Amino acid sequence: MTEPTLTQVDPEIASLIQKEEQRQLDVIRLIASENYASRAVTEAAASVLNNKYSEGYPGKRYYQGQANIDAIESLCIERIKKLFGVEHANVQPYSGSPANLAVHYAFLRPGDKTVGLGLPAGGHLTHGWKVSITGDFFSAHQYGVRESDHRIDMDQVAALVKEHKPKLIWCGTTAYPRTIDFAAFAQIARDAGAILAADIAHISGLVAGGAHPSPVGFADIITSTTHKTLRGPRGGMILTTAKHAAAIDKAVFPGLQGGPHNSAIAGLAVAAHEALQPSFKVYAKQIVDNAKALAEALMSRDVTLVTGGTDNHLILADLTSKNVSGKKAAVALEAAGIVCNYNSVPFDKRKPFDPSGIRIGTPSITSRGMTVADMKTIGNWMADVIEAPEDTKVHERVKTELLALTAKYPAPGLAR
Ligand code: DSN
Repeated sequence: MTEPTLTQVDPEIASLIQKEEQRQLDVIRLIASENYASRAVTEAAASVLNNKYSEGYPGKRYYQGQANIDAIESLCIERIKKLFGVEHANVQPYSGSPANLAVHYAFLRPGDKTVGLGLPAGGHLTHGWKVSITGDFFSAHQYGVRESDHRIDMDQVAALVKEHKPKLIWCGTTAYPRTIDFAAFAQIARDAGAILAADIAHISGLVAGGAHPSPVGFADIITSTTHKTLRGPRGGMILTTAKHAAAIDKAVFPGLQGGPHNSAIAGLAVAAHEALQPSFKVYAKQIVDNAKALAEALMSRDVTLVTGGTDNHLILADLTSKNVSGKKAAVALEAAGIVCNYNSVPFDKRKPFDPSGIRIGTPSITSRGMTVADMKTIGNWMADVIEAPEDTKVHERVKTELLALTAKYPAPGLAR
């Protein structure tokens, strides 16, 4: 008997998935944290591995039937270790936020002190922002960027660490367009006897591909999601030195999580295999080249960029001088077929739900094969819309023009 397909069982969900697939093909996706996972990654991540429970780690599980699961997780761990050049990898975190909570649980008790980059300056919620458990259950102190150039203020980091003597220091960002100075953070952490954790969720693909300096050798702990520039399935991981391996493993399981998502781990193994190929280095460099070219194109249209450009995969544009809020611009851009997110800029005078900026990233369009030559076109379309956020004729014109561009570039992982 042939089993009925998704369309036969649940046409409503099947149709929505099909529509989403078409949307991802038709639009220009500029959300800096998104990407297109390959068909191979998606196949592994949506496989029968979903049916298995496997609390524990390879060779030490609490359920039988683990021969294939152990082999998959061990392969994933070995590939990730090789890719990043680390001594230990835990590939079980369900995503970046649980990975970061596991780091807190491994080294701190409620009330212990941490230092991390504040959300409004480009940090992540889980680096101690007040509405997160990491800010509520721990005594978190937040550094920012300098008002003069919007770069991370290492003097402020050093001063905060000296004043509060935290057990844990976070570096890593979600909306910061410049290189992180891991060596400088490591020096501050070492002087204070603190653990340094680098959250490289946004840049892990760039680090793996050699397009951003690596925190390995500087950070005690490295956390990441697996689906951003790394182009894997949704998931998280924690990389450590051998010294901290046992503490991290214990914090992830049984500390924080139950059964690992074996399908995501298999998808990550495939993504690591892809990232170990020479072509991934080319991809990582192209992401940055594209971001720099898009930044130039926007600046040539007088769009103000935070820090005046980018070193990585993302651009933070401050639209104050264009007299449009980030939210209004993001909504207009989506109407024109360009999808990004509104974002606070440093020292923003507007509220986070309707801030002054937009965040723009090039991982997805680079996965489609777009190059520097296309960035000028995209930058000009964006500026056209930003300058006329209420002009539906402009939106329609851009939407029609860009369909010709997206049609030229197939998207990895999408059925065609
Ligand atoms: N949601 C991710 C991002 O967009 O940067 C961070 O968790």
